[in-house]
Amino acid sequence: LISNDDVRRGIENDEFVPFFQPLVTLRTGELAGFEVLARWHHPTAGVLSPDRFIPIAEQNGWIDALTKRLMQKAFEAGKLIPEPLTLAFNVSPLQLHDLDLPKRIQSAAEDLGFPLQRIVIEVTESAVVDNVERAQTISNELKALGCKIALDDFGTGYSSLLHLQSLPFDELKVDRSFVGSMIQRRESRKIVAAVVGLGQSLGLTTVAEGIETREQAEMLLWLGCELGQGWLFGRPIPAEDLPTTVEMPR
Ligand code: G
Ligand code: G
Ligand code: G
Ligand code: NA
Ligand code: MN
Repeated sequence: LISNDDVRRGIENDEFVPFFQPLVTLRTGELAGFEVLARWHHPTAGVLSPDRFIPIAEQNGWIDALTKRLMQKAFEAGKLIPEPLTLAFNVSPLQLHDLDLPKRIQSAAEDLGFPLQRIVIEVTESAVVDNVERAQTISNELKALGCKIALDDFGTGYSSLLHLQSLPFDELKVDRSFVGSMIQRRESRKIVAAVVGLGQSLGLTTVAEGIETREQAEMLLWLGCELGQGWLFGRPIPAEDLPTTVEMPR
């Protein structure tokens, strides 16, 4: 079991690292960018997933420090990620209430020379719920810097449709629970079709998460979904593996 002290020690020892999961353009199969997913190189337990430590970092007020360090490491690795590939970061609900967030992202990106125009900030619906006005202010500042905003895990929270109109989203990420069952279940397929259609009519880039089979990818393409992410295209990888994943320009 992970204790608060474990996480604090992990932060002090700089044990958290970004992993990178590819996003591809479904029509061409070309790499479009990566989502950054936090991992913990725990000294004894191995590599741990975010659900083991993100909630603890949030509860103890350490999420900003953790996110900052992850961004620095990801932007550092971003030197291996050529234009126009993007880097997408997850922010916690709490961070969308922090008016300093845009400035902190800006300084981390500028310090390491990663263009703000190639940054996507992924927010979950719950991030938007309790203080819409402040989330709007922060989102507008991020957009003014050139960053894009994605609504993550769409369809699993509540008031999804309400929140879709509350922030200036650029991207809609269809939750992987729908994608996972869309071949077997007609209802899931209809829901995915409706969400992709909704995204299109709002002028958003649609992204399907959790694509594991070619059949799913083909159906999503046929439904008009633009980008895809999932084990079919690649699992989250450490920065060390980026050079073999990304074709560097000559
Ligand atoms: O520990 P292992 O050999 O599995 O680590 C694989 C890679 O992960 C190493 O090349 C190293 O760069 C990175 N790594 C492992 N542990 C840590 C850590 O505690 N902090 C950081 N920043 N990177 C680590
Ligand atoms: O990598 P994995 O699929 O286990 O991620 C589980 C969840 O953890 C994802 O839904 C993702 O949104 C979240 N997550 C991953 N990295 C981060 C991070 O750096 N910050 C926050 N707030 N959430 C993260
Ligand atoms: O919460 P969020 O959607 O941001 O995080 C994505 C999570 O989904 C990560 O923890 C990642 O490891 C996981 N994931 C990514 N691709 C797949 C996939 O194809 N299938 C499944 N089951 N999980 C995936
Ligand atoms: Na995400
Ligand atoms: Mn997601």
